Amino acid sequence: MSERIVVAAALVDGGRLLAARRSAPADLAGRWELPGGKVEAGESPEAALVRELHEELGVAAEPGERVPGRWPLRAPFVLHVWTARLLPGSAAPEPLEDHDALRWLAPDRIWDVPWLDQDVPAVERVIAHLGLG
Ligand code: DCM
Repeated sequence: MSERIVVAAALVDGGRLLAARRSAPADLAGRWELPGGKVEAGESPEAALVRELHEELGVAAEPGERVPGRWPLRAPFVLHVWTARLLPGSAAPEPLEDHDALRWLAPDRIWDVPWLDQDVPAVERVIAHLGLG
């Protein structure tokens, strides 16, 4: 089966990173992730990121650049991460679907939440890439 990309956002505002707590499915519920979702057929990763952040968090966001790396999820999915920022005038993020809590994490708080196992190496790369912490 060919690989399918899940894009997730390193959404940073005022030097803090947004983390989202999953409410579903049951095996992922309660763990924290970089918000995002599956890239649909014919969709660019950047467009998917903007769409997912709007659907899941109600925000207007702008993708920045890809954070180097790729992290395997349950086959055939592979996680890619992009930096992102809220556009001026965007609503504040709210957990509209898939999540039941959000936190803006200052660099010294990033490891306070139990990230999904597969997101841990991606978050480490985000911290290095953005020079957080
Ligand atoms: N996923 C993940 N880490 C992320 C974002 C998503 O492991 N930062 C996984 C959870 C789902 C799949 O990717 O199995 C698709 O995500 P969603 O259900 O949000 O579309």
